[in-house]
Amino acid sequence: SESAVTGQVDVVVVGAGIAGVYAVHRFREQGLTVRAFETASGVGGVWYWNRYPGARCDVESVDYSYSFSPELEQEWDWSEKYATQPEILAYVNHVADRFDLRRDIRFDTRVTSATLDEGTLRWTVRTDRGDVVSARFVVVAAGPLSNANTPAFDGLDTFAGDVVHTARWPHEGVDFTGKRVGVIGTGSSGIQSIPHIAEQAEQLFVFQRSANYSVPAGNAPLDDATRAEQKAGYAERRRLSWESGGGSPHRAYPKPTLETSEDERRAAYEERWKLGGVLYSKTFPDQLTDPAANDTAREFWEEKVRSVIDDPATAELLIPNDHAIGAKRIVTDSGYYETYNRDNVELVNLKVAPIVGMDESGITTTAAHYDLDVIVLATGFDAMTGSLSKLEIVGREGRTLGEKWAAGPETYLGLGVDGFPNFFNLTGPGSPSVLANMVLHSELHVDWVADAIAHLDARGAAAIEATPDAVSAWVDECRTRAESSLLNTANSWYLGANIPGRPRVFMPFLGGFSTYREIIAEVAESGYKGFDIHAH
Ligand code: NA7
Repeated sequence: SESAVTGQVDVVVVGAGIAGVYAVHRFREQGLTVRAFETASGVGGVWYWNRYPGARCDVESVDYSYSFSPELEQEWDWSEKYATQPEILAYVNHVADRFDLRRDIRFDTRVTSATLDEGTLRWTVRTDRGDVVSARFVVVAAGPLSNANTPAFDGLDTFAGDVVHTARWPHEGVDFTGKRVGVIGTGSSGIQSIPHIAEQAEQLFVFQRSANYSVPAGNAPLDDATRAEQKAGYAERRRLSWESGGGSPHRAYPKPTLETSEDERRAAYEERWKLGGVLYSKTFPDQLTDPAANDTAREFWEEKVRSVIDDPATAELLIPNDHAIGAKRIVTDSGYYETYNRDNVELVNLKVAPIVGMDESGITTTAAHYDLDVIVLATGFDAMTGSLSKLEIVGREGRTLGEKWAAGPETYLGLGVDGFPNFFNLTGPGSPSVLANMVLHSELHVDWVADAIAHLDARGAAAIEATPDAVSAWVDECRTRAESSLLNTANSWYLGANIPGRPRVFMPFLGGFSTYREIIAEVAESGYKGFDIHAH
Protein backbone atom coordinates (compact mmCIF):
# COMPACT_ATOMS: atom_id res chain seq x y z
CA SER A 1 0.00 0.00 0.00
CA GLU A 2 2.47 2.66 1.13
CA SER A 3 5.14 3.49 -1.38
CA ALA A 4 8.71 2.44 -0.78
CA VAL A 5 10.83 4.47 1.61
CA THR A 6 13.90 6.04 0.13
CA GLY A 7 16.31 8.64 1.37
CA GLN A 8 18.76 9.14 4.15
CA VAL A 9 18.68 8.68 7.91
CA ASP A 10 21.31 8.63 10.63
CA VAL A 11 20.39 5.18 11.90
CA VAL A 12 18.55 2.18 10.53
CA VAL A 13 17.32 -0.13 13.29
CA VAL A 14 16.51 -3.71 12.28
CA GLY A 15 13.73 -5.11 14.47
CA ALA A 16 11.21 -3.60 16.88
CA GLY A 17 11.37 -5.98 19.81
CA ILE A 18 12.50 -5.00 23.29
CA ALA A 19 15.85 -3.61 22.07
CA GLY A 20 14.66 -2.05 18.80
CA VAL A 21 11.78 -0.18 20.42
CA TYR A 22 14.10 1.41 22.95
CA ALA A 23 16.69 2.12 20.25
CA VAL A 24 14.17 4.21 18.28
CA HIS A 25 13.42 6.24 21.39
CA ARG A 26 17.02 6.67 22.54
CA PHE A 27 18.47 7.64 19.16
CA ARG A 28 15.67 10.07 18.53
CA GLU A 29 16.18 11.72 21.93
CA GLN A 30 19.75 12.30 20.83
CA GLY A 31 18.59 14.25 17.79
CA LEU A 32 19.29 11.47 15.30
CA THR A 33 16.95 10.52 12.49
CA VAL A 34 15.88 6.88 12.76
CA ARG A 35 14.10 4.38 10.55
CA ALA A 36 13.24 1.01 12.03
CA PHE A 37 12.06 -1.97 10.01
CA GLU A 38 10.11 -4.83 11.54
CA THR A 39 9.01 -8.09 9.90
CA ALA A 40 5.96 -8.44 12.15
CA SER A 41 2.83 -6.30 12.02
CA GLY A 42 3.52 -4.94 15.48
CA VAL A 43 6.18 -4.31 18.10
CA GLY A 44 7.29 -6.87 20.70
CA GLY A 45 9.65 -9.29 18.96
CA VAL A 46 9.74 -12.54 20.94
CA TRP A 47 6.53 -11.48 22.69
CA TYR A 48 4.83 -10.81 19.38
CA TRP A 49 5.56 -14.22 17.90
CA ASN A 50 5.59 -16.70 20.79
CA ARG A 51 1.86 -16.74 21.58
CA TYR A 52 1.61 -20.38 22.62
CA PRO A 53 -0.54 -21.13 25.67
CA GLY A 54 1.46 -20.79 28.89
CA ALA A 55 4.14 -18.49 27.40
CA ARG A 56 5.56 -16.54 30.30
CA CYS A 57 8.80 -14.75 31.14
CA ASP A 58 11.19 -16.33 33.63
CA VAL A 59 12.42 -12.96 34.94
CA GLU A 60 10.15 -11.18 37.44
CA SER A 61 7.90 -8.62 35.75
CA VAL A 62 9.13 -5.77 37.96
CA ASP A 63 12.65 -6.43 36.67
CA TYR A 64 11.71 -7.33 33.09
CA SER A 65 10.68 -3.69 32.51
CA TYR A 66 12.47 -0.75 30.96
CA SER A 67 14.41 1.40 33.41
CA PHE A 68 14.99 4.41 31.16
CA SER A 69 11.88 6.27 32.31
CA PRO A 70 11.07 6.52 36.04
CA GLU A 71 7.59 7.75 35.06
CA LEU A 72 7.02 4.63 33.01
CA GLU A 73 8.21 2.49 35.94
CA GLN A 74 5.72 4.17 38.24
CA GLU A 75 2.70 4.18 35.94
CA TRP A 76 2.72 0.63 34.63
CA ASP A 77 1.04 -2.06 36.78
CA TRP A 78 2.06 -5.68 36.36
CA SER A 79 -0.63 -8.13 37.42
CA GLU A 80 1.61 -11.11 38.21
CA LYS A 81 5.06 -11.82 39.62
CA TYR A 82 6.01 -13.47 36.30
CA ALA A 83 4.18 -11.86 33.39
CA THR A 84 2.44 -13.78 30.62
CA GLN A 85 3.18 -13.18 26.95
CA PRO A 86 -0.04 -11.14 26.35
CA GLU A 87 0.77 -8.81 29.24
CA ILE A 88 4.38 -8.24 28.12
CA LEU A 89 3.17 -7.60 24.57
CA ALA A 90 0.64 -5.07 25.92
CA TYR A 91 3.48 -3.42 27.85
CA VAL A 92 5.75 -3.06 24.79
CA ASN A 93 2.78 -1.66 22.84
CA HIS A 94 2.16 0.80 25.65
CA VAL A 95 5.79 1.93 25.50
CA ALA A 96 5.59 2.36 21.72
CA ASP A 97 2.47 4.51 22.09
CA ARG A 98 3.58 6.50 25.13
CA PHE A 99 6.80 7.57 23.43
CA ASP A 100 5.20 7.90 19.98
CA LEU A 101 7.62 5.44 18.42
CA ARG A 102 5.45 3.90 15.68
CA ARG A 103 5.89 6.78 13.26
CA ASP A 104 9.53 5.74 12.77
CA ILE A 105 8.86 1.99 12.53
CA ARG A 106 7.87 0.38 9.24
CA PHE A 107 6.02 -2.88 9.95
CA ASP A 108 5.48 -5.96 7.76
CA THR A 109 8.88 -5.28 6.26
CA ARG A 110 11.97 -7.48 6.33
CA VAL A 111 15.40 -6.01 5.85
CA THR A 112 17.12 -8.10 3.21
CA SER A 113 20.55 -6.49 2.96
CA ALA A 114 22.87 -3.80 4.25
CA THR A 115 25.83 -2.90 2.07
CA LEU A 116 28.75 -0.67 2.98
CA ASP A 117 30.00 2.00 0.63
CA GLU A 118 33.69 2.11 1.51
CA GLY A 119 34.09 5.54 -0.05
CA THR A 120 31.49 7.31 2.09
CA LEU A 121 31.34 4.78 4.95
CA ARG A 122 27.54 4.84 4.62
CA TRP A 123 25.29 1.80 4.49
CA THR A 124 22.59 1.10 1.92
CA VAL A 125 19.77 -0.87 3.50
CA ARG A 126 17.21 -2.70 1.36
CA THR A 127 13.96 -4.42 2.29
CA ASP A 128 11.58 -6.96 0.79
CA ARG A 129 9.15 -4.11 0.03
CA GLY A 130 11.57 -2.20 -2.13
CA ASP A 131 12.74 0.33 0.42
CA VAL A 132 16.26 1.66 -0.14
CA VAL A 133 17.63 3.75 2.70
CA SER A 134 21.08 5.21 3.09
CA ALA A 135 22.24 5.31 6.71
CA ARG A 136 25.34 6.26 8.65
CA PHE A 137 24.70 3.51 11.18
CA VAL A 138 23.06 0.10 11.07
CA VAL A 139 21.89 -1.28 14.40
CA VAL A 140 20.59 -4.83 14.27
CA ALA A 141 18.11 -5.65 17.03
CA ALA A 142 16.79 -8.81 15.40
CA GLY A 143 17.04 -10.81 18.62
CA PRO A 144 19.07 -13.88 19.56
CA LEU A 145 15.98 -16.11 19.76
CA SER A 146 13.90 -15.09 16.78
CA ASN A 147 14.65 -17.45 13.93
CA ALA A 148 12.35 -20.41 14.57
CA ASN A 149 13.92 -23.82 13.97
CA THR A 150 11.86 -26.35 12.05
CA PRO A 151 13.89 -29.55 11.79
CA ALA A 152 13.89 -31.21 8.38
CA PHE A 153 11.53 -34.06 9.30
CA ASP A 154 10.84 -36.39 6.43
CA GLY A 155 7.30 -35.93 5.12
CA LEU A 156 6.30 -33.11 7.48
CA ASP A 157 4.51 -31.35 4.63
CA THR A 158 2.45 -34.46 3.85
CA PHE A 159 0.77 -34.44 7.28
CA ALA A 160 -2.95 -33.82 6.75
CA GLY A 161 -3.61 -32.14 10.10
CA ASP A 162 -2.33 -28.82 11.42
CA VAL A 163 1.34 -28.12 12.10
CA VAL A 164 2.07 -25.19 14.41
CA HIS A 165 5.38 -23.89 15.73
CA THR A 166 5.45 -22.36 19.21
CA ALA A 167 7.51 -19.43 17.89
CA ARG A 168 5.00 -18.69 15.09
CA TRP A 169 1.80 -19.33 16.98
CA PRO A 170 -1.41 -18.39 15.13
CA HIS A 171 -2.94 -15.15 16.43
CA GLU A 172 -6.38 -16.70 16.58
CA GLY A 173 -5.04 -19.45 18.88
CA VAL A 174 -5.37 -23.20 18.42
CA ASP A 175 -8.31 -25.20 19.74
CA PHE A 176 -7.11 -28.63 20.86
CA THR A 177 -10.51 -29.79 22.11
CA GLY A 178 -11.14 -33.41 21.16
CA LYS A 179 -7.86 -33.58 19.23
CA ARG A 180 -4.97 -36.04 19.25
CA VAL A 181 -1.91 -33.85 19.61
CA GLY A 182 1.81 -34.51 19.31
CA VAL A 183 4.27 -32.03 20.82
CA ILE A 184 7.88 -32.33 19.68
CA GLY A 185 10.37 -30.66 21.97
CA THR A 186 10.74 -30.26 25.70
CA GLY A 187 12.61 -26.99 26.09
CA SER A 188 10.99 -23.89 27.59
CA SER A 189 8.33 -23.64 24.90
CA GLY A 190 7.30 -27.30 25.15
CA ILE A 191 7.39 -27.40 28.93
CA GLN A 192 5.33 -24.22 29.29
CA SER A 193 2.70 -25.18 26.72
CA ILE A 194 2.30 -28.91 27.47
CA PRO A 195 0.17 -28.52 30.64
CA HIS A 196 -2.26 -26.24 28.79
CA ILE A 197 -2.49 -28.47 25.73
CA ALA A 198 -3.01 -31.51 27.96
CA GLU A 199 -6.04 -29.89 29.58
CA GLN A 200 -7.76 -29.47 26.22
CA ALA A 201 -6.61 -32.33 24.08
CA GLU A 202 -8.23 -35.71 23.94
CA GLN A 203 -4.82 -37.34 23.80
CA LEU A 204 -1.36 -35.78 24.03
CA PHE A 205 1.88 -37.46 23.02
CA VAL A 206 5.05 -35.64 24.09
CA PHE A 207 8.02 -36.53 21.88
CA GLN A 208 11.09 -35.99 24.04
CA ARG A 209 14.62 -36.19 22.70
CA SER A 210 16.39 -34.78 25.78
CA ALA A 211 14.90 -34.35 29.21
CA ASN A 212 15.30 -30.90 30.71
CA TYR A 213 15.51 -29.46 34.19
CA SER A 214 12.47 -27.43 35.10
CA VAL A 215 11.65 -25.64 38.32
CA PRO A 216 8.16 -24.41 39.29
CA ALA A 217 7.71 -20.72 38.46
CA GLY A 218 6.27 -19.93 41.87
CA ASN A 219 4.11 -17.41 40.10
CA ALA A 220 1.56 -15.36 42.05
CA PRO A 221 -0.72 -12.41 41.43
CA LEU A 222 0.75 -9.09 42.58
CA ASP A 223 -1.45 -7.21 45.02
CA ASP A 224 -1.54 -3.44 45.41
CA ALA A 225 0.65 -3.46 48.50
CA THR A 226 3.39 -5.51 46.78
CA ARG A 227 3.27 -3.31 43.71
CA ALA A 228 3.49 -0.16 45.82
CA GLU A 229 6.45 -1.59 47.70
CA GLN A 230 8.19 -2.56 44.44
CA LYS A 231 7.65 0.89 42.98
CA ALA A 232 8.85 2.67 46.11
CA GLY A 233 12.02 0.57 46.03
CA TYR A 234 12.60 0.70 42.28
CA ALA A 235 15.78 2.78 42.32
CA GLU A 236 17.51 0.45 44.75
CA ARG A 237 16.20 -2.60 42.91
CA ARG A 238 17.71 -1.28 39.70
CA ARG A 239 21.02 -0.47 41.37
CA LEU A 240 21.28 -4.05 42.60
CA SER A 241 20.28 -5.37 39.18
CA TRP A 242 22.89 -3.34 37.29
CA GLU A 243 25.52 -4.63 39.71
CA SER A 244 24.47 -8.26 39.49
CA GLY A 245 25.59 -11.24 37.46
CA GLY A 246 22.25 -11.67 35.68
CA GLY A 247 20.50 -8.31 35.63
CA SER A 248 18.07 -8.93 38.47
CA PRO A 249 18.48 -7.91 42.12
CA HIS A 250 19.08 -11.43 43.47
CA ARG A 251 22.41 -12.54 44.88
CA ALA A 252 23.91 -16.00 45.17
CA TYR A 253 24.37 -17.48 48.64
CA PRO A 254 27.47 -15.86 50.11
CA LYS A 255 29.49 -19.11 50.41
CA PRO A 256 30.66 -21.85 48.04
CA THR A 257 28.29 -24.81 48.01
CA LEU A 258 30.45 -27.35 49.78
CA GLU A 259 31.43 -24.99 52.57
CA THR A 260 27.86 -25.17 53.84
CA SER A 261 26.40 -27.84 56.10
CA GLU A 262 23.77 -30.06 54.56
CA ASP A 263 20.98 -28.29 56.48
CA GLU A 264 22.21 -24.88 55.48
CA ARG A 265 22.48 -25.97 51.85
CA ARG A 266 19.00 -27.45 51.76
CA ALA A 267 17.58 -24.29 53.29
CA ALA A 268 19.27 -22.20 50.58
CA TYR A 269 17.91 -24.44 47.80
CA GLU A 270 14.48 -24.40 49.41
CA GLU A 271 14.48 -20.61 49.43
CA ARG A 272 15.44 -20.43 45.74
CA TRP A 273 12.84 -23.06 44.92
CA LYS A 274 10.21 -20.78 46.47
CA LEU A 275 11.50 -17.76 44.52
CA GLY A 276 10.88 -19.89 41.47
CA GLY A 277 12.45 -20.79 38.21
CA VAL A 278 15.69 -20.06 36.53
CA LEU A 279 17.57 -18.52 39.47
CA TYR A 280 17.73 -21.96 41.04
CA SER A 281 20.77 -22.57 38.83
CA LYS A 282 22.59 -19.76 40.61
CA THR A 283 21.73 -20.57 44.22
CA PHE A 284 25.44 -20.87 45.02
CA PRO A 285 28.23 -18.94 43.31
CA ASP A 286 30.15 -22.07 42.21
CA GLN A 287 27.16 -24.12 41.12
CA LEU A 288 27.90 -23.78 37.40
CA THR A 289 31.65 -24.32 37.66
CA ASP A 290 32.15 -27.08 40.26
CA PRO A 291 30.60 -30.42 39.26
CA ALA A 292 30.42 -31.62 42.87
CA ALA A 293 28.57 -28.46 43.85
CA ASN A 294 26.27 -28.85 40.87
CA ASP A 295 25.48 -32.41 41.96
CA THR A 296 23.99 -31.20 45.22
CA ALA A 297 21.64 -28.89 43.32
CA ARG A 298 20.72 -31.70 40.96
CA GLU A 299 19.99 -34.12 43.82
CA PHE A 300 17.72 -31.60 45.55
CA TRP A 301 15.93 -30.95 42.25
CA GLU A 302 15.54 -34.67 41.56
CA GLU A 303 14.00 -35.36 44.93
CA LYS A 304 11.45 -32.57 44.41
CA VAL A 305 10.54 -33.69 40.91
CA ARG A 306 10.25 -37.40 41.67
CA SER A 307 7.87 -36.60 44.50
CA VAL A 308 5.24 -35.18 42.12
CA ILE A 309 5.34 -37.83 39.37
CA ASP A 310 3.19 -40.90 40.07
CA ASP A 311 4.82 -43.38 37.70
CA PRO A 312 8.48 -44.10 38.55
CA ALA A 313 9.28 -45.21 34.99
CA THR A 314 7.98 -41.93 33.58
CA ALA A 315 9.90 -40.03 36.26
CA GLU A 316 13.07 -41.81 35.20
CA LEU A 317 12.61 -40.56 31.62
CA LEU A 318 11.92 -37.01 32.76
CA ILE A 319 15.16 -36.78 34.77
CA PRO A 320 18.04 -35.59 32.55
CA ASN A 321 21.07 -37.85 32.48
CA ASP A 322 23.16 -36.01 29.91
CA HIS A 323 23.93 -32.60 31.39
CA ALA A 324 24.54 -30.71 34.62
CA ILE A 325 21.65 -28.73 36.07
CA GLY A 326 21.74 -25.20 34.67
CA ALA A 327 24.13 -26.10 31.85
CA LYS A 328 21.15 -25.65 29.55
CA ARG A 329 18.86 -22.83 30.62
CA ILE A 330 16.62 -24.09 33.41
CA VAL A 331 12.98 -24.03 32.43
CA THR A 332 10.34 -22.32 34.55
CA ASP A 333 7.07 -24.23 34.57
CA SER A 334 3.60 -24.32 36.03
CA GLY A 335 2.48 -27.90 36.67
CA TYR A 336 4.68 -29.54 34.04
CA TYR A 337 5.67 -32.76 35.79
CA GLU A 338 2.17 -33.26 37.28
CA THR A 339 0.83 -33.28 33.70
CA TYR A 340 2.31 -36.76 33.23
CA ASN A 341 -0.04 -38.06 35.93
CA ARG A 342 -2.97 -37.47 33.58
CA ASP A 343 -4.49 -40.42 31.72
CA ASN A 344 -4.49 -38.58 28.39
CA VAL A 345 -0.75 -37.80 28.36
CA GLU A 346 2.00 -40.13 27.18
CA LEU A 347 5.73 -39.48 27.07
CA VAL A 348 7.48 -40.86 23.98
CA ASN A 349 11.22 -41.37 24.40
CA LEU A 350 13.00 -40.43 21.17
CA LYS A 351 16.37 -41.43 22.64
CA VAL A 352 15.31 -45.06 22.34
CA ALA A 353 13.19 -44.73 19.19
CA PRO A 354 13.89 -41.60 17.12
CA ILE A 355 11.42 -40.02 14.72
CA VAL A 356 11.60 -41.59 11.26
CA GLY A 357 9.22 -39.07 9.73
CA MET A 358 5.66 -37.89 9.24
CA ASP A 359 2.96 -39.07 6.88
CA GLU A 360 -0.61 -38.03 6.26
CA SER A 361 -1.85 -39.48 9.54
CA GLY A 362 0.88 -38.68 12.02
CA ILE A 363 4.38 -39.37 13.31
CA THR A 364 6.36 -42.57 12.93
CA THR A 365 9.23 -43.45 15.21
CA THR A 366 11.47 -46.49 14.85
CA ALA A 367 9.15 -48.21 17.37
CA ALA A 368 5.59 -47.10 16.55
CA HIS A 369 3.18 -44.91 14.58
CA TYR A 370 1.14 -42.19 16.29
CA ASP A 371 -2.14 -41.04 14.71
CA LEU A 372 -2.50 -37.30 15.23
CA ASP A 373 -4.70 -34.32 14.37
CA VAL A 374 -2.19 -31.60 15.32
CA ILE A 375 1.60 -31.49 15.50
CA VAL A 376 3.13 -28.81 17.71
CA LEU A 377 6.75 -28.03 16.98
CA ALA A 378 8.38 -26.74 20.15
CA THR A 379 11.75 -27.21 18.52
CA GLY A 380 13.38 -23.92 19.40
CA PHE A 381 15.49 -21.52 17.42
CA ASP A 382 18.49 -21.16 15.22
CA ALA A 383 19.75 -19.03 18.09
CA MET A 384 22.20 -16.15 18.46
CA THR A 385 23.14 -15.78 14.80
CA GLY A 386 20.15 -17.29 12.98
CA SER A 387 18.24 -14.09 12.29
CA LEU A 388 21.36 -12.11 11.45
CA SER A 389 22.37 -14.74 8.92
CA LYS A 390 19.12 -14.13 7.02
CA LEU A 391 20.24 -10.60 6.15
CA GLU A 392 23.05 -10.08 3.75
CA ILE A 393 25.48 -7.75 5.46
CA VAL A 394 28.25 -6.71 3.11
CA GLY A 395 31.23 -4.95 4.65
CA ARG A 396 34.65 -3.93 3.42
CA GLU A 397 35.95 -5.50 0.21
CA GLY A 398 32.52 -6.99 -0.46
CA ARG A 399 32.94 -9.48 2.35
CA THR A 400 29.74 -10.67 4.03
CA LEU A 401 29.29 -11.15 7.74
CA GLY A 402 28.19 -14.71 7.00
CA GLU A 403 31.54 -15.46 5.39
CA LYS A 404 33.41 -13.79 8.21
CA TRP A 405 31.52 -15.83 10.80
CA ALA A 406 31.62 -19.16 8.96
CA ALA A 407 33.63 -20.77 11.77
CA GLY A 408 31.59 -19.08 14.50
CA PRO A 409 30.72 -15.49 15.41
CA GLU A 410 33.65 -13.16 16.17
CA THR A 411 33.07 -9.77 17.73
CA TYR A 412 34.68 -7.16 19.91
CA LEU A 413 32.52 -6.76 23.05
CA GLY A 414 29.65 -8.38 21.16
CA LEU A 415 29.14 -4.97 19.57
CA GLY A 416 31.72 -4.41 16.85
CA VAL A 417 33.16 -6.42 13.97
CA ASP A 418 36.29 -5.47 12.04
CA GLY A 419 35.50 -4.72 8.41
CA PHE A 420 32.01 -3.52 9.37
CA PRO A 421 32.31 0.13 10.47
CA ASN A 422 29.25 1.73 12.09
CA PHE A 423 27.54 -1.64 12.21
CA PHE A 424 26.31 -2.84 15.60
CA ASN A 425 24.62 -6.10 16.49
CA LEU A 426 22.68 -5.88 19.76
CA THR A 427 22.22 -8.65 22.35
CA GLY A 428 24.04 -11.24 20.26
CA PRO A 429 27.16 -13.40 20.45
CA GLY A 430 30.03 -12.04 22.53
CA SER A 431 27.64 -10.43 25.03
CA PRO A 432 25.95 -11.94 28.11
CA SER A 433 22.47 -11.04 26.82
CA VAL A 434 20.82 -14.45 26.83
CA LEU A 435 22.19 -15.16 30.30
CA ALA A 436 20.83 -11.89 31.69
CA ASN A 437 17.68 -9.84 32.03
CA MET A 438 17.13 -9.02 28.37
CA VAL A 439 15.40 -5.70 29.01
CA LEU A 440 18.23 -4.15 31.00
CA HIS A 441 20.75 -5.73 28.66
CA SER A 442 18.99 -4.17 25.67
CA GLU A 443 19.12 -0.76 27.34
CA LEU A 444 22.80 -1.28 28.12
CA HIS A 445 23.61 -1.99 24.49
CA VAL A 446 21.46 0.77 23.01
CA ASP A 447 22.89 3.34 25.44
CA TRP A 448 26.42 2.25 24.63
CA VAL A 449 25.86 2.59 20.88
CA ALA A 450 24.11 5.96 21.32
CA ASP A 451 27.06 7.22 23.39
CA ALA A 452 29.51 5.98 20.75
CA ILE A 453 27.59 7.88 18.07
CA ALA A 454 27.62 11.01 20.27
CA HIS A 455 31.39 10.56 20.68
CA LEU A 456 31.83 10.52 16.89
CA ASP A 457 29.50 13.48 16.38
CA ALA A 458 31.25 15.57 19.02
CA ARG A 459 34.46 15.16 17.01
CA GLY A 460 32.94 15.41 13.57
CA ALA A 461 34.18 11.87 12.95
CA ALA A 462 32.59 9.57 10.41
CA ALA A 463 32.87 6.06 11.75
CA ILE A 464 33.87 3.64 14.49
CA GLU A 465 35.23 0.19 13.64
CA ALA A 466 36.60 -2.61 15.81
CA THR A 467 40.22 -3.52 15.13
CA PRO A 468 41.09 -7.10 14.15
CA ASP A 469 43.33 -7.38 17.25
CA ALA A 470 40.55 -6.33 19.57
CA VAL A 471 38.20 -8.86 17.98
CA SER A 472 40.63 -11.75 18.32
CA ALA A 473 41.43 -10.80 21.93
CA TRP A 474 37.70 -10.70 22.80
CA VAL A 475 37.11 -14.05 21.09
CA ASP A 476 39.94 -15.49 23.23
CA GLU A 477 38.55 -13.92 26.36
CA CYS A 478 35.08 -15.35 25.69
CA ARG A 479 36.56 -18.78 24.97
CA THR A 480 38.66 -18.77 28.15
CA ARG A 481 35.71 -17.75 30.30
CA ALA A 482 33.56 -20.49 28.79
CA GLU A 483 36.18 -23.17 29.37
CA SER A 484 35.76 -23.12 33.12
CA SER A 485 31.98 -23.31 32.97
CA LEU A 486 29.62 -26.28 32.98
CA LEU A 487 27.54 -24.35 30.43
CA ASN A 488 30.16 -25.30 27.89
CA THR A 489 29.47 -29.01 28.42
CA ALA A 490 25.83 -29.40 27.33
CA ASN A 491 24.40 -29.66 23.81
CA SER A 492 22.53 -26.38 24.04
CA TRP A 493 21.60 -23.56 21.71
CA TYR A 494 24.24 -21.48 23.52
CA LEU A 495 26.71 -23.50 21.42
CA GLY A 496 24.56 -23.87 18.32
CA ALA A 497 24.49 -27.58 19.17
CA ASN A 498 20.78 -27.82 18.35
CA ILE A 499 21.32 -26.98 14.68
CA PRO A 500 22.92 -29.67 12.52
CA GLY A 501 26.14 -28.49 10.83
CA ARG A 502 26.76 -25.45 13.02
CA PRO A 503 30.29 -24.97 14.39
CA ARG A 504 30.32 -25.72 18.10
CA VAL A 505 31.31 -22.43 19.74
CA PHE A 506 30.04 -21.13 23.06
CA MET A 507 28.54 -17.83 21.89
CA PRO A 508 27.52 -15.77 24.95
CA PHE A 509 30.04 -13.91 27.13
CA LEU A 510 30.18 -15.79 30.41
CA GLY A 511 31.68 -13.22 32.76
CA GLY A 512 28.36 -11.94 34.06
CA PHE A 513 26.23 -8.90 33.38
CA SER A 514 27.89 -6.38 35.71
CA THR A 515 31.43 -7.39 34.72
CA TYR A 516 30.49 -7.00 31.08
CA ARG A 517 28.88 -3.64 31.81
CA GLU A 518 32.08 -2.45 33.50
CA ILE A 519 34.21 -3.65 30.59
CA ILE A 520 32.20 -1.87 27.90
CA ALA A 521 31.89 1.29 30.01
CA GLU A 522 35.64 1.37 30.50
CA VAL A 523 36.19 1.00 26.75
CA ALA A 524 33.93 4.00 26.16
CA GLU A 525 35.62 6.06 28.87
CA SER A 526 39.05 5.31 27.42
CA GLY A 527 38.02 6.89 24.12
CA TYR A 528 36.97 3.55 22.59
CA LYS A 529 40.17 1.55 22.83
CA GLY A 530 40.10 -1.40 20.48
CA PHE A 531 38.14 0.64 17.95
CA ASP A 532 39.49 2.81 15.16
CA ILE A 533 37.78 6.16 14.84
CA HIS A 534 37.71 7.20 11.19
CA ALA A 535 37.73 10.94 10.53
CA HIS A 536 36.01 10.53 7.17
P1 NA7 B 1 14.90 -25.17 23.04
O1 NA7 B 1 15.20 -24.91 24.45
O2 NA7 B 1 16.00 -25.15 22.05
O3 NA7 B 1 14.13 -26.57 22.96
C1 NA7 B 1 13.88 -27.20 21.74
C2 NA7 B 1 13.41 -28.61 22.01
O4 NA7 B 1 13.14 -29.25 20.77
C3 NA7 B 1 14.45 -29.47 22.72
O5 NA7 B 1 13.79 -30.32 23.61
C4 NA7 B 1 15.08 -30.23 21.57
O6 NA7 B 1 15.66 -31.45 21.95
C5 NA7 B 1 13.86 -30.47 20.71
N1 NA7 B 1 14.23 -30.74 19.31
C6 NA7 B 1 14.88 -29.92 18.44
N2 NA7 B 1 15.07 -30.53 17.28
C7 NA7 B 1 14.53 -31.76 17.40
C8 NA7 B 1 14.42 -32.87 16.53
N3 NA7 B 1 14.92 -32.83 15.30
N4 NA7 B 1 13.80 -33.98 16.99
C9 NA7 B 1 13.31 -34.02 18.24
N5 NA7 B 1 13.38 -33.01 19.11
C10 NA7 B 1 13.99 -31.90 18.69
O7 NA7 B 1 13.79 -24.13 22.49
P2 NA7 B 1 12.61 -23.43 23.28
O8 NA7 B 1 11.79 -22.71 22.28
O9 NA7 B 1 11.91 -24.39 24.14
O10 NA7 B 1 13.33 -22.39 24.22
C11 NA7 B 1 14.36 -21.54 23.76
C12 NA7 B 1 14.69 -20.49 24.79
O11 NA7 B 1 13.64 -19.53 24.83
C13 NA7 B 1 14.80 -20.96 26.20
O12 NA7 B 1 16.05 -21.47 26.52
C14 NA7 B 1 14.48 -19.71 27.00
O13 NA7 B 1 15.63 -18.91 27.14
C15 NA7 B 1 13.51 -18.99 26.14
P3 NA7 B 1 17.25 -31.49 22.36
O14 NA7 B 1 17.31 -30.85 23.72
O15 NA7 B 1 17.99 -30.67 21.33
O16 NA7 B 1 17.60 -32.91 22.35
